[in-house]
Amino acid sequence: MSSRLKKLILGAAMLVMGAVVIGPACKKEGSDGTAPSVAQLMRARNLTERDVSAALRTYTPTGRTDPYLLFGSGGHGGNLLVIGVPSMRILKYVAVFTPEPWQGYGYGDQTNALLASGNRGGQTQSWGDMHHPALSETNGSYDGQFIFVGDKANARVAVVNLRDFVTTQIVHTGLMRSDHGGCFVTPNTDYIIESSQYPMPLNGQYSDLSRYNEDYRGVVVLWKFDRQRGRIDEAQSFAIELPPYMQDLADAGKLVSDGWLFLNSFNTERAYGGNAEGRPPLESGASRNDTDYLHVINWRRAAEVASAGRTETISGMRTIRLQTAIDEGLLYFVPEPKSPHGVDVTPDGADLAVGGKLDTHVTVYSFANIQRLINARRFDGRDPYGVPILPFREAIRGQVELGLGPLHTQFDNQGNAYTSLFLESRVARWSVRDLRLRDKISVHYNIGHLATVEGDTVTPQGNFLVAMNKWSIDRFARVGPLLPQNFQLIDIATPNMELLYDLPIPLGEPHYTQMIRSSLLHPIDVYTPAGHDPITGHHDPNAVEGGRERVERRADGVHIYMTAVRSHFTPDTLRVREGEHVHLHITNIEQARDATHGFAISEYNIALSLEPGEHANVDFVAAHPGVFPVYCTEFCSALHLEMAGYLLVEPANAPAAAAPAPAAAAPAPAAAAPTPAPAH
Ligand code: K7E
Ligand code: CUA
Repeated sequence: MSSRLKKLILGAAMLVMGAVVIGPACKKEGSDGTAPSVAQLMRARNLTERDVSAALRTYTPTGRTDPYLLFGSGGHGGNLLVIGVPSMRILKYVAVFTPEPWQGYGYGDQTNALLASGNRGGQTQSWGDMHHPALSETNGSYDGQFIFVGDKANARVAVVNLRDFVTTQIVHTGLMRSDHGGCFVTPNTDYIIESSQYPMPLNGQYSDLSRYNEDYRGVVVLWKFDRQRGRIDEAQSFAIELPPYMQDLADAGKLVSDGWLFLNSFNTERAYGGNAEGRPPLESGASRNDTDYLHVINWRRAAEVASAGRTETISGMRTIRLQTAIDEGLLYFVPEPKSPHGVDVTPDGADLAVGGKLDTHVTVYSFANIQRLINARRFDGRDPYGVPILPFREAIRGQVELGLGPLHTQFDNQGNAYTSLFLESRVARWSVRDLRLRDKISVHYNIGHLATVEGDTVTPQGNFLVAMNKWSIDRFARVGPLLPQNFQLIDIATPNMELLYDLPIPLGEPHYTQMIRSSLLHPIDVYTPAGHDPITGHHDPNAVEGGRERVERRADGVHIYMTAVRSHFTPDTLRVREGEHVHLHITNIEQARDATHGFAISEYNIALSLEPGEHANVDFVAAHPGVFPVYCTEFCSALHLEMAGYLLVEPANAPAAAAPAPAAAAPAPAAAAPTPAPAH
């Protein structure tokens, strides 16, 4: 038993014993004005000693913070979850693919252009299906600087800067319309990797399904990350064409396997449905073969091949054609048991664990064996596209029988692996060295991914595991037919894994999450100096200093330079004419932690969140004449309700005399106190 657990149980036992001693003296529980004892509470709430012990392991008194943060995909909610562990308190939803009014994301300012950069096919994409977050890494360990997330629905990758937890970039390529194997990063975050899920013609053009084998293809994209600029460099990114299997989850090699990446696939049958056209439905068509192909890709060599120009530009992206990938020795296949899902590289980089959804085993491949077979060119034939296939038996180190529906695997610092068993609704713990099942714990229900602390890095931390369950059925109070998912916190530092806490997730279905020590993150509290654009990461050229507020009419419309500070906007009367193009430049000049102001205009669908020091630029056409209240949406001070004003849109046909002199709209700059230049 760990000493941590001993202490906790001892603590709980003392509380309980104390309660038992005091308990009987207190006749009517709590009725004499004293707080009920622990024993009384346990009786009243029908709690066992085990429940109390679980509570003591998660309860976090006010003012204390969590040692771990869980970054969870928000599934088809499109945004990113940040949850404290072990308290399981939800701390933030970071807006990424879906407009989010609290953060003013997509409601008028420069975030509109950011979201629009994710539009595809001339179509507004106002949601995403976020599956896999990937924290940036240095030498295979999380460094707490960035997190990348993938959108399965529209094949997009977004960059979130963990300096301020703000989305700064969304990229996509015409080579694919859906992704799944991604994001994941190479051990120094040189590349963010994204692979397609459902094959299609790489040029984005129409081709009938009857031409599936010839015209449809999978693809893996290596997005080059420029850490200095905190941005993906699209021009330096490239892709590798793959056969039209359904490429699935993926992981990057590390330490001994650094330089390689591994993608699962299913549907090597190349079924494509057509159940009303005399063909088998996709689900059965894709499950006929006993094995599919694990893709083994030499990404470091691929980067050399791409820089040497052995690519073709397809859909605007430098692409290594399939034949080139084969000729250059970049791509190999190894059979993997029926309908695999996760592939997870062990912390030492030596092995890969693959879960086969329709198999009871996790198959453990040895990277050394794979290299030996590649170097000896020991192939068991080739697939229909000419990709060499390595012999299964010689590539693996062994198989562990775990139970029904193994999906994903994570690791701890004790040499254990943890695999989710979807069909069995359990987590299996097994020893990586001797490939032996140690124990299992039930979860509720239908677990998909699971996360241990830094459990996919070279430095896993152990202690806790979070099971991400797809169904919750009877775990929570009834809220109608659409139920939340269930994140279950499990203590893995105990001899037997113990379930501690259930957290309902009431928005899109989360898939993967990653858990990091909070101490590795160093986010800022305010933007200093004031006038910062979180998306560019720079001081905004339109930033406004206190006393420099003004109105300028130019060829492109009216520019109103405003400040926000408790408890007013300056100017607070915004006078424009109907049809005028309005540019609001608003700086929250506060430098106090948590001094956020909102900025909303009725009817114009404008809602901003201005964090201390943040600058926002808003563009709109004053299409509707009338009187529109403008107000702050954050209860920022005792005079918050007074932090308001009016947008006056004067009708186009009003007599000119009604227009006020510009001086009335804003204080003249000359009258303002001089403001020191911002220090960088
Ligand atoms: Cu849901 Cu990783 Cu997209 Cu498995 S995936 S569960
Ligand atoms: Cu500012 Cu309320």
